Parts: sequence; C-alpha cells; structure tokens
Amino acid sequence: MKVETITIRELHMPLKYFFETSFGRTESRRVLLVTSQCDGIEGWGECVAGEGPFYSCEWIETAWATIRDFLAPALLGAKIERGKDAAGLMARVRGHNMAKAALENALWDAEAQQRKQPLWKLIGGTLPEIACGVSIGIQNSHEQLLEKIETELAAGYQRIKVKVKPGWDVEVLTQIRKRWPTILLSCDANSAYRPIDLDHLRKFDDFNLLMIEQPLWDDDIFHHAKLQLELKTPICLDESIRHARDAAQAIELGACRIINIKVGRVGGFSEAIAVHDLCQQHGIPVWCGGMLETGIGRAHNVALSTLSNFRLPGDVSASQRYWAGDIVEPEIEVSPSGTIAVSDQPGRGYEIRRDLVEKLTVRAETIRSQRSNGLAH
Ligand code: OSB
Ligand code: MG
Repeated sequence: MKVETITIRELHMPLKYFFETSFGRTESRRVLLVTSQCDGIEGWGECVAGEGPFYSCEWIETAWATIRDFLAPALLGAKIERGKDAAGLMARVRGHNMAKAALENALWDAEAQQRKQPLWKLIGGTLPEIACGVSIGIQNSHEQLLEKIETELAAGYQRIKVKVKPGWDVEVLTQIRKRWPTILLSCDANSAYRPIDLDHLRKFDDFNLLMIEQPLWDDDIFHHAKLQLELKTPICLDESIRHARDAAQAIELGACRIINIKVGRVGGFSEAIAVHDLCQQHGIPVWCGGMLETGIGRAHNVALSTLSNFRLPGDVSASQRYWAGDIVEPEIEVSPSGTIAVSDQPGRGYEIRRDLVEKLTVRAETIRSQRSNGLAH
C-alpha cells in the first residue's frame, strides 16, 4: 500500500450522560478521526485523546498538531506492506501514543479490507465473542449510582467497574456490596491516591474486588509494587503501561496482577499485541479498556479483545450507552448475556455513517505530501 492522503477530522458529539472520573467530568466529546487513502481503500482510525491533558499528557490539540506536522508526513508516500509497518516509520517521534495509534490502526483497518479479512483475524484474534463489562462514573448521589448499576446488570453486563476517589469510595463500595454481595465488581481510581493513603486503601480488601485499577500516580510502577505487597486485592495498571517494556517492568516488580490494555495508550495494535503476548507468557490476564470511543474506536476494541489472553470482561460496551446515534452501522450491540459477537465481514465489520460524520464534523484537514519538518525520507 502507498498512503496517498491522510484526513483528520474533529467531530463534536455530546454524551447522553456525563462521565466523571477522579480527574474530572466530561459532558461532550471532541472526537478526532483519521482516514487514510491508499489504492482506493479508506482506512479509519480514532484518536482517543481527551478534551484536556488529564488522563495523560495527550489531548486533542497535541494529537491534531502532531499528526498534521510529523506523523502523517512520516507515512505519506511511504511503501507500507502492513499496518504494523507504520509504527517503525513514526518511531522518531517520541511519545504521542494516542496520535500514533489513530494512524497505525487506520492502516490495519485498510490492510484488513485489502486482504478481505476481518480485522480481528488479521491481528491474530481467536475468540468469536468477547465478554463485556461497564465502567460507571462518579454520580451526583449514591442512589443514582445504584440505579445505574441495576440497569447495567439487567442489560446483562458481566462486570461492574465503578470510578472511585477520596470521598467517593469505601461508603460507595459498602452500599454496592450490601445490595449485590456476589457480582463481579472492580474499581478504578485514575491515580487519585498516594502511598500515605495505605491504611485507607486496605479497607478496599473487604469488598472482594476483582481488582483496583491505577490507585497511584499515572507514571508510577515502583510504588504500585510496594502497595501490591500490602493489599490482597489485585492491582490492575492502566495509565502506567505505555508499552511492552513498562509491562515487563511492572510484572517483574510485582506492581500488578492484571493489565488493562488500551490500544491508544500503547500507540497502536502492534504494541497492544506485544503487551498482550508478554502478559500471556507471564500468566497475567488482560482486558480491554475504553476511552469513551465512537463506533470506530469501539470496533477496534472489539477486534483487540478477541486475542486469547483477554480473559476478563473489558470496558467495551454498547454504543447506545454513550451516544444518541453512533457513527457506525450497525451500532455496537451487546447480547443479553453480556457479549459482543464479532463480525465475519472484511475490515472492521462496521460501516461508517458518512452523512452523520459530515454533519458532526467541525473541522477537517487533508494532508497530502511531505511538509518541510525534517522528516523527509
Ligand atoms: O480509566 O478506564 C479509564 C474513560 C476515560 C478515561 C479513562 C477511563 C475511562 C473509562 C471509560 O473508564 C470506559 C469506557 O469507554 O466505557
Ligand atoms: Mg482506567
């Protein structure tokens, strides 16, 4: 394949309901989509960077500028045999994993279409259906949270994860366990605690949690290793794992017993597969995280979740939990037993609703050839 043009687009999409984590509340998404054109085939990727640099240092404006000025020019005109070749071509740029992932994944999407193969098979997936959980944000009241959990359990989701932070944690977990003593339950702190909170964090051990996700700093492995020694509850790392080397370090130091893989956070499918394989070799189960994606990112998450070590329910849930109307067709749907069946269609398996994409687009830019930025071949 020869990448002829790359288009970046920003869509504004209000969430049906706000989503709140320990770092803040999101009411509406600014979605960055990437389209690659090669040999008459259009590959689509979604950049999962947020509206501000709060989950990680990336946000939509850094991703937009980095794709436009450095990453897209590194790919344009290059001969690319496979989607995974994109990673090497972009390696000169340090970091910016979410920006890189959007491009690399668009090329995997294109490659799958070109080979007339489902994307999930192309990446080496084997599971015909994936297990789904939900991530439920911080609410205005405990009643509201319990109501939401009730709805999601009735919909069939196999695991409930609640966001926690100081002041919204032990009491919340107590109430949930009182009502549902045996459901698969986990929590995600998005780095809201510090080692000095150890005595408080020990209380989490009373709730038979599947895991506690990312309790400490977003860039930390060492202190998580010390914390894991003190807790019965397995620690799961999300933010701290930027690539397979981080995963290797975390596993060897005992900083976690579970890893959440987000394809955007690690820079694309090739690194996500590397993290997956490493965890599999070390007996560490993984699951697929979410970043409030539209159907494009969601479709890629479905594909990723078919790799064999995705042994725990992921945060890959139905489009309709987030969007009044998703930009793919069919929308991502979850069965009453909390699973998503993969499609045998070539490519991502979900069509783009172009008319809706156009309608929601607030800016677009097409990058056609090398810009003078020192990245010319
Ligand atoms: O930490 O998993 C997280 C959303 C935004 C930023 C970080 C996280 C999340 C979620 C949402 O938990 C998961 C989803 O997309 O359903
Ligand atoms: Mg998380």
